[in-house]
Amino acid sequence: MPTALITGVTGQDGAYLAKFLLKSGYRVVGLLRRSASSDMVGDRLRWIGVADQIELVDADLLDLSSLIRVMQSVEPTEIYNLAAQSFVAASWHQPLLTGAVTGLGAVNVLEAMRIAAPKARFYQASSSEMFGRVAEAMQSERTPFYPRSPYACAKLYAHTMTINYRESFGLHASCGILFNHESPLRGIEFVTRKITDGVARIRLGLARELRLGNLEARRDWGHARDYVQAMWTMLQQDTPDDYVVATGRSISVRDFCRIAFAQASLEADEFVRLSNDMMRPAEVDTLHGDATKARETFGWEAKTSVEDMAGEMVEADIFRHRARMAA
Ligand code: NDP
Ligand code: GDR
Repeated sequence: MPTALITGVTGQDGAYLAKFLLKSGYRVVGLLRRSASSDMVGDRLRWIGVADQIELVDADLLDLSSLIRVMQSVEPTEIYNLAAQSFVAASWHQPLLTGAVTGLGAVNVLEAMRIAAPKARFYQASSSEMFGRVAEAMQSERTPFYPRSPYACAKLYAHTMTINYRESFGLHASCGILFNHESPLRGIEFVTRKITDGVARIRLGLARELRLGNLEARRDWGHARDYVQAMWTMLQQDTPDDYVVATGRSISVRDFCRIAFAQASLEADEFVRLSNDMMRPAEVDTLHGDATKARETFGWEAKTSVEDMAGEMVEADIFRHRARMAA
């Protein structure tokens, strides 16, 4: 039975990937960092129904020795490095922590793998944020990078180090340059989930408005469920490589609001208010992915439309609030 080790298993992608790998017959081991709120840590894994099917091991991306011990005891065949300080806005408040976890942390995982599991296959969660101030209207693997946040700078370091370890040590290491992907398990601080949660609150009479920052920013939003399949498929290729994963459709935050509010028969313009507090020191104005290479190499395409995804998220948030109100 193949064994997958997932760092960041308690995050959005970790939950969807764990579910996908379990269904595919894997033994799934997830990395768990120490938390004082350990009772809440597995919430996403419980929500998605896999909490009792995966093994959890203690380690932290900042602690190389813990990672080496995990590699030695778990003996993974595939390693998915999803752990990160992943919230772009927070990276200006905590640039050093973001650099340490999101950047150097990835190199700690690569080092642990080189020392203790060199035959394993490695996936690095790279990001479309690396394109930043975009050099081309649609971004592919050939588009130059121009990071615009401490987060994006850290991801670019991890990305180029993964390529360097592949070329220097012959590791089977691939990077997925994933564009934004969302789901009902998206953290509440990210804009799509903040919007669908806001829609649910307004629908249920718990709030009267929703305060947002830059409504003109454009993103290529897909569903996490579709994107974790691309992660796995990359590692099944004989030759490691880097791939853009995106839907090929880009819409604004304003458009996403209209779509999400319409799911609850509401008009976004009546409820959305602008707040300067949410503006970023440097913005990524637009992202629009070209995933031709992934489609032509291994047949991956996004399946879920942004409308269907927004509907699923609004429904889940209404359900959550109703359950809280009933409790
Ligand atoms: P989340 O923020 O939901 O999850 C991040 C995970 O990293 C959590 O499990 C968190 O653990 C863990 N983590 C944070 N710090 C450490 C640490 N020091 N040691 C060990 N684990 C740690 O992210 P997503 O699931 O959305 O994204 C997964 C990866 O993909 C991230 O690397 C992200 O940057 C990248 N990415 C995401 C995209 C997206 O649109 N979702 C697009 C492109 C890239 P805890 O629960 O304890 O906080
Ligand atoms: P992003 O996602 O920065 O693209 O990073 P986020 O949802 O935080 O922002 C998307 C865009 O929406 C604008 N925006 C707001 N954002 C937030 N969070 N809250 C608001 O109130 C708000 N109003 C407007 C932002 O300015 C931005 O332009 C995500 C993360 O998952 C990264 O880890 C990942 O690498 C990239 O996607 C691809």
